[in-house]
Amino acid sequence: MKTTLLDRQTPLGRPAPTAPADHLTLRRGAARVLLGNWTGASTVPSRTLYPHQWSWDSAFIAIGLRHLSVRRAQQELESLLAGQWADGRIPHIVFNPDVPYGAYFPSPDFWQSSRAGHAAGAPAAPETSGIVQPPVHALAAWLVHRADPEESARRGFLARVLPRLTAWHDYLLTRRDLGGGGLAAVVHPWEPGMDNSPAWDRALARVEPAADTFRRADLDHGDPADRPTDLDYGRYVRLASAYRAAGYDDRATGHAFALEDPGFNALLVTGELALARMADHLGQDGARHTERAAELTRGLVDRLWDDDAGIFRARDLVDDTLVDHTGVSGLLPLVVPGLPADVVRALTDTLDGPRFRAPATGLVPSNDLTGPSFDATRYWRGPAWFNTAWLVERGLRTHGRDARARSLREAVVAEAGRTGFAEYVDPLTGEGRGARQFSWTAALALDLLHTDHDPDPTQADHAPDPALTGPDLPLTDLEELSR
Ligand code: 2M8
Repeated sequence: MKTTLLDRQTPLGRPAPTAPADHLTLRRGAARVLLGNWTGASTVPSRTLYPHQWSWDSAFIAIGLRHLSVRRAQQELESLLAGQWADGRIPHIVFNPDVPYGAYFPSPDFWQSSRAGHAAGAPAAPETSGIVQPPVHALAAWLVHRADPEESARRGFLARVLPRLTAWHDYLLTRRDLGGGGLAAVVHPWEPGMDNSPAWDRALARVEPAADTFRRADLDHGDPADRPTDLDYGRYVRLASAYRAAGYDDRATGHAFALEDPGFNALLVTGELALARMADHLGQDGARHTERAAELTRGLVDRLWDDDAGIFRARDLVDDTLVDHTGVSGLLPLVVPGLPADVVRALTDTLDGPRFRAPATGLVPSNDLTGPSFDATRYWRGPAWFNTAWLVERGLRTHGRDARARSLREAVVAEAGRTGFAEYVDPLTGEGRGARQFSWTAALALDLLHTDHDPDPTQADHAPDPALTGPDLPLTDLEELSR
């Protein structure tokens, strides 16, 4: 008989927290996932559904990997940067040449980066996609550095990655400032990482779907009821083909889909603050990045804050309106330290109000539970995800909401372990959905299992975890990893 989380709720409506005694088992389980998904130079999000390297996944993965091997965490980020384009963009997928084309759609022969993206600066190899994902990388690089500053200095890690990460942010703040208001725009629903969020429905309705000449590989591994629809895919393909036809040149592409997403831009703020720390650490002037973070924070509030709704919303640049949709991306600016106090208060009220209080998980649903588009199982239209919960937890700590952060932390850890590190969770039943042994779920649970949380998100300091070196772990190479 199936037991739902509703059977083991606390009187407050939250699942019972995992007993501390389980934590070592959880850490070992998370480590196994990360080791099992390691390909030799980077980590796949999932062996079945996502057999290449994804951009923001790798940043989250590096944040967890630093507790196992700082060297491997550095390698995760640097292998992603090997796919960076000369115009600064970090592509959302770096393809593994050993994986057959049929294993994932769209594959390298669709994007044709080295040929179609040549003028925009795509590398001759590896093959990559032509779009981007949220900029979590600078924060990840700084946290990886802080995990072992001596090892980082010995390998010249920061000095190598800082110019590349700066070029990445420069790309976003220049070529992608399509609205002229100082924020970065996304030009495809895959770019904010929340593929089929209802936030894109209205903008996508303007896009003529591509004719059905492609074969989706995701349905070989995922339940069609969980995944985006064929109609969504037709539109994703149309937008990506138009970008490719314009040589992935943002000035030449008349982007039919262009929005300023609050989560994407909030992460850019934390990234700029991380670049400032890195530059200062290397004896360079970090002030430029601190100023950019302040400007971005102002832009975020001026352009995307909806005071009546108590949440940030995406701005559709095609008709310059705020999108009438309430989703988890609108809560992510909590990670921004310089947010006005009344905005922080309103956001935390929204987080704890009826729209996001998931009855069975204690995580944060991706979509307003009370809204018409809520769907408990379909990908980014309702399910609760671990990376967004990790970001909200970090945001709560950033603003001194420590008790609330703790309850979210406990929920992440408990749900990750209980669901076998699921890709996402049905917020109404607590059932794990999507892929299992999912890398960022394991990495971020591992991160939150570390107890020494520092209130300043750019100062967190973590050492590799000796508890993970137990003989039953398949870490035959742990010693080699930490050399
Ligand atoms: C999902 O997106 C990919 C396309 O990039 C897909 O659906 O095939 C999203 O959840 C995205 O945020 C994530 O980075 C990616 C890999 O985990 O999967």
